[in-house]
Amino acid sequence: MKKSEADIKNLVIYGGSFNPPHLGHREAVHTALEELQPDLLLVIPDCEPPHKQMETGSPSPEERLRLCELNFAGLDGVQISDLELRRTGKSYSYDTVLQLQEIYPDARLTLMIGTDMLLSFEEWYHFEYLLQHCTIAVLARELDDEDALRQTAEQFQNQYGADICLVQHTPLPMSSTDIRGRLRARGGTDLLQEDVYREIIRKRLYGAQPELRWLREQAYTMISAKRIAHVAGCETEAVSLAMHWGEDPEAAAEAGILHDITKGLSYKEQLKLCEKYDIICDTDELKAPKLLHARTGAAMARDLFGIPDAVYEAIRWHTTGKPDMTLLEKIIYIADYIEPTRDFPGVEAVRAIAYTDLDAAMLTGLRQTIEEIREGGTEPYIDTLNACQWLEARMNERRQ
Ligand code: DGI
Ligand code: FE
Ligand code: FE
Repeated sequence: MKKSEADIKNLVIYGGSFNPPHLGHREAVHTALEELQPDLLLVIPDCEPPHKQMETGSPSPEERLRLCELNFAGLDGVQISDLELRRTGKSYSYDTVLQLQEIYPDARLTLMIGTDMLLSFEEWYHFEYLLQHCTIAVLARELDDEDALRQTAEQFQNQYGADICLVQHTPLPMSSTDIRGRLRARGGTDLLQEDVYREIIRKRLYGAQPELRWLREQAYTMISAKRIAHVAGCETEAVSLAMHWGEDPEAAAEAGILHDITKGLSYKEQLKLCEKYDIICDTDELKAPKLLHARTGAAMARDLFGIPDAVYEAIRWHTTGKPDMTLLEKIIYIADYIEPTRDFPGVEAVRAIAYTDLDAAMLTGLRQTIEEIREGGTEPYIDTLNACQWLEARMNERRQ
């Protein structure tokens, strides 16, 4: 049950940049809830940290707030506050404390801070006021600096009448800076709350690149068991084609993993996605539902996993092909065609030349597909025909 403001007697404040918020922050809050038994614990992401520069390219304050909501979700007695985000200029705890004293006139305020923060506390704006009016809960990092810590605490107690308590807390051996580095290097899942990681990848905050193992897990829950083998094969084939032809193997892996995520959806569900993602289909596409999954798959992969444009395009064109394809687009088209679990008639012809002449492999694949579709009594889609014609012209030029 939500307590009214007047019921809050013991209010703990946990401020910081939370850039990004991680499992260590969550653990600290968990400890504080147990040790300090507050009526309310407010997590307050700062707008402009007073003591350091926020790294350029950091997510907006609103995005950090959203990440905090995800990071601290499900913890009873915890609220995320946008108090500092609504103020302009540097985010001084002093201003925050004054505001909170007005909102919660009956509350004793406790500031949660790290060890290093206590040691430099005399640099804080109006630190005397803070020491005289708030309890300071220090999350003691390592036991080694306990002496320095106790000394400082004692000094503050004698000099300012401060009320300082130590909360034993073993933090992650990681800072947010380290985590940002990990995110760029396709790591970080073990240090972040699942939903926080998902949101970071979705928006590719911090220049994050998804961990491929995580991406596979996500994709494989979206498709049938039978299709997993095909998708895994397609990824492997795409990576080896990329290495062979000088394309980025990680982009190829992402495209391979995600290329068929909507393949198992019904026609009705495909149409729903077309509407959601503003995909306008022509009548031929509507008549051949198999064509839709390339378009809805690309849109959904971008929405859920923030794929870059090159990967988006490779997924978008993996079924029909099109004229003048990029290297990555061809690689995904061919990988999808020849991956090891494929055994339809004609696959060998493409396999035989995929590593010696990619355009010839494309042309063979397209021609065989066109033939197969015509044998089935329908006319291939215009993009497929155009892709084929374009390559024929190119191959003729090459011969001349
Ligand atoms: O999704 P996959 O099964 O792994 O492979 P895919 O995306 O290449 O889809 C293959 C199916 O799409 C196959 O049944 C043939 C069909 N297809 C490919 N090009 C065309 C096409 N269907 C029509 N109607 N027109 C095309 O141009
Ligand atoms: Fe497909
Ligand atoms: Fe496929």
